[in-house]
Amino acid sequence: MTNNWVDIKNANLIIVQGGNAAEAHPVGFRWVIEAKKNGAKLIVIDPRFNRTAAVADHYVPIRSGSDITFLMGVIHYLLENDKIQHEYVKHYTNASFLINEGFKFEDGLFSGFNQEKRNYDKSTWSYQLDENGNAKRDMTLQNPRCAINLLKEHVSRYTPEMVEQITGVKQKDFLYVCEEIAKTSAPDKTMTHLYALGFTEHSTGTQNIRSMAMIQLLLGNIGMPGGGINALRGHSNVQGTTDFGLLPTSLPGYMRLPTDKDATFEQFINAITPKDIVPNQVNYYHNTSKFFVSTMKAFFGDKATKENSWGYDYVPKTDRLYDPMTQIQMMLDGKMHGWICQGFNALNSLPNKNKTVEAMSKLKYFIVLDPLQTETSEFWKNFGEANNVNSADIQTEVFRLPTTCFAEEDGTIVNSGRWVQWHEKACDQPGESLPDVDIFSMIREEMHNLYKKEGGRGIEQFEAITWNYAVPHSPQAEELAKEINGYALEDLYDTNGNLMYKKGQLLSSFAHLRDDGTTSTGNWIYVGQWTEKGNQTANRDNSDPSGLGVTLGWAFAWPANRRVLYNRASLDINGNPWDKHRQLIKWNGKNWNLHDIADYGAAPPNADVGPFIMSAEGVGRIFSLDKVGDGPFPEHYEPVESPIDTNPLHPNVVANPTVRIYDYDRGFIGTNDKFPYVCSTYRITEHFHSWTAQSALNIIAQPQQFVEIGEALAQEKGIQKGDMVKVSSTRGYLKAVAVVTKRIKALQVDGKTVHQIGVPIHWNMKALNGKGNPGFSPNNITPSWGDANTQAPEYKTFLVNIEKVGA
Ligand SMILES: Nc1nc2c(c(=O)[nH]1)N[C@H]1C(S)=C(S)[C@@H](COP(=O)(O)OP(=O)(O)OC[C@H]3O[C@@H](n4cnc5c(=O)[nH]c(N)nc54)[C@H](O)[C@@H]3O)O[C@H]1N2
Ligand SMILES: Nc1nc2c(c(=O)[nH]1)N[C@H]1C(S)=C(S)[C@@H](COP(=O)(O)OP(=O)(O)OC[C@H]3O[C@@H](n4cnc5c(=O)[nH]c(N)nc54)[C@H](O)[C@@H]3O)O[C@H]1N2
Ligand SMILES: [Mo]
Repeated sequence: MTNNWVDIKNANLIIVQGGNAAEAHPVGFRWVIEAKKNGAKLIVIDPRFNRTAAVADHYVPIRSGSDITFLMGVIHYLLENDKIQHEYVKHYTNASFLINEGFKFEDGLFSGFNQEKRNYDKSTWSYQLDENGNAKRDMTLQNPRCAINLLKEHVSRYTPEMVEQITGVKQKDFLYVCEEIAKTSAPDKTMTHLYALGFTEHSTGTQNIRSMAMIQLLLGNIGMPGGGINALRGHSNVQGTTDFGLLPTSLPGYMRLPTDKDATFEQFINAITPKDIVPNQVNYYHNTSKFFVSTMKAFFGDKATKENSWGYDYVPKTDRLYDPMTQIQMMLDGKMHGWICQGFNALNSLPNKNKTVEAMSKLKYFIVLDPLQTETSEFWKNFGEANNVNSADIQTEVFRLPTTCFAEEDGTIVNSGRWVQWHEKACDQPGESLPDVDIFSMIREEMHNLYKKEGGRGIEQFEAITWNYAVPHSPQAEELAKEINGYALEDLYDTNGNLMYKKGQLLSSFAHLRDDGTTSTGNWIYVGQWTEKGNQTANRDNSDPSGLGVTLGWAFAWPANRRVLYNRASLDINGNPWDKHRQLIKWNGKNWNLHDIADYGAAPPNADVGPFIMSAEGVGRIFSLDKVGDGPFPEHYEPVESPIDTNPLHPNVVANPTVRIYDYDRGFIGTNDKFPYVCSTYRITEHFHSWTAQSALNIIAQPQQFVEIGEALAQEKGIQKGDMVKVSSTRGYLKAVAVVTKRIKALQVDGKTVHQIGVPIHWNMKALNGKGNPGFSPNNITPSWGDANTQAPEYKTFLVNIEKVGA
């Protein structure tokens, strides 16, 4: 979230599009209700009339997979009707920047498309530069190459008629939403946007989010209380895992891992440090080398020296993506032989389950760390109908290592609002289970002993890792939290020669990190979580002096305890608030802190220094340059499996040309003659993924796999509520009870009636009451292709057939 949960109460308008917060985030959703009590309107845009829609002021049904069209239509409306926040757009976005003359968009493709590789040469997705290498701007916004004018041209195709044709949303409905959104272009009105997987799990997922972020920039809603673009995260600590770079190609704090191309430390730092492109901007990522070197000092301690480029050679270099979908493909291709699955019920959660089983069956060994006995830990079993698994053929050696769960450990959990919150252990773990950290520490100890005895490749790297815990096989949460925060490794002085830290003291700010080996941090954005004043994540003072939900004394919010990101943009260029009733920060002669911690330097008001200090330009981007792989502007592409077979905007380019897909999966693309219905998978409050299908109380509340279908489709197919139905795709099928509902309506899309079907994801093969799901998994039917940038599978939009079967 750019903002945070409590801040939602400050909004004038809440759009929930691409998520079902009342269902999947019922606790945080209370802030939406608070906002409503304050007079806010709630609009829900979703294929289903869901539990969030049930408390909305206005609900708009939309065809799954068509949000970009809707949102580009909104931008078209805002620009046509002059409903943007002009001062904000001019000064705080790249609207005025002149775009490379070579950039164009034609017949569904941006300039630079490589047909063979299905990717883009992005060199034209850039600014025009002057002779000094600075980006050219036209503050009058007249130049046709201004980003805003190219955007105007780009969205001109997204008329209300086109929106209706592609999305199925009636023009009247669409225009109502446009009008409500447009009201928040007033400097003192804000809209917040809440989303989750309804946006991300598409072949155009990243661009869905970009679309809304662009709207928020045009309306001047980023940085404002009650504004922002707010991802409601999934598992309770998924925010934490992302912050720590749990993707195999990331490092903590949103730094990437070097690749084979980054031969030296200098080359790598150069590649990840953005150049100045507009004079006098903060360009905070200037400091990247300080973050990286300090991380190396945490990883390798004294073994990271200036002479060995801070241990750069110890860091693994990646040669390709290693997301789970790639891993599955590599197993299938016989290129990956061992797999460690930690807290991951892969068999249930990855798409195209039959592919997952086939891939896992080729593993030589498989290690699973989980408190539960999951389907994944028994992937070699034939769970019944719809599974073509022959256990006798599977030779994989499986090791099951039982772990604790969060309630059996001290530690922190990070919520969607970036709050790092300490929690205490509630009870001891049962049986032989151990904390994950202990298990890995014991594996490390064992490897250490083996290396000592036998030597071997990688020993230098391995032995370089710092391991300064009181009990080496059981590091404590306090020790880890302090290590993550980071230390002064020498006495540190400021530029005036005053002592800031004694050697060994905990750092209080990432602004104090250095790239000369005198500081360490395990994650630069977490510096400040545990200082000489103690554990900041355990702070529990909820006083809120501004009344805006800014509780600086409650937990620690990264970065720097800031509650609203980009908050300098809530003031105009002279430092006056756009809304004087909702003021977060203010110049006080020394810095900009008021109620919140300012997202800006400590320089006095200067109209030339942009508020978006993390971008080299100092502004937010309505033209995303080369940062997003499938285009600097979002464009509507049909889902890979489309119910209409064409793209009304450009019939020659139907689906996302850069969609992430393996050749293997191309064989599984279904067509709408055999699979005419749009299917989406989703959650219900009563269950959490498939863990709770193993728990009696939850299975009593929601006993059995069901599918939701609209009344018109039910009638067409002769299905009554309670009938057993079979839902199938090219990947497989599942059987479930039919729920016939008014909550899903057929839509008219491109002159065709499109029916949508909903499949909740919670009952899998080990569901408690057997009847739950005899071998069926919702991921029997889902596809293994996905977003070009994030690799998120297209779980939310694919084609199926449905038919009635005997009970
Ligand atoms: N009770 C409970 N809560 C949970 C979870 C759980 O299992 N149980 N899981 C957690 C996890 S890991 C996550 S990631 C979050 C997910 O949180 P959400 O994303 O909110 O949950 P979903 O139910 O997957 O999907 C949300 C909505 O997206 C809609 N949708 C589908 N396709 C589209 C589309 O193309 N456009 C639009 N506008 N909407 C679409 C669906 O109809 C559905 O209402 O929930 C978390 N919270
Ligand atoms: N069709 C379809 N598929 C989906 C989705 C969808 O919307 N539709 N959503 C996707 C999303 S958003 C997500 S997040 C994934 C979820 O995919 P998974 O993360 O595989 O889902 P969970 O079932 O939550 O599995 C987590 C496992 O961690 C274990 N666990 C809990 N605590 C601990 C611990 O402290 N240590 C260890 N080692 N293990 C622990 C649990 O027992 C559980 O088995 O599913 C994805 N799959
Ligand atoms: Mo998730």
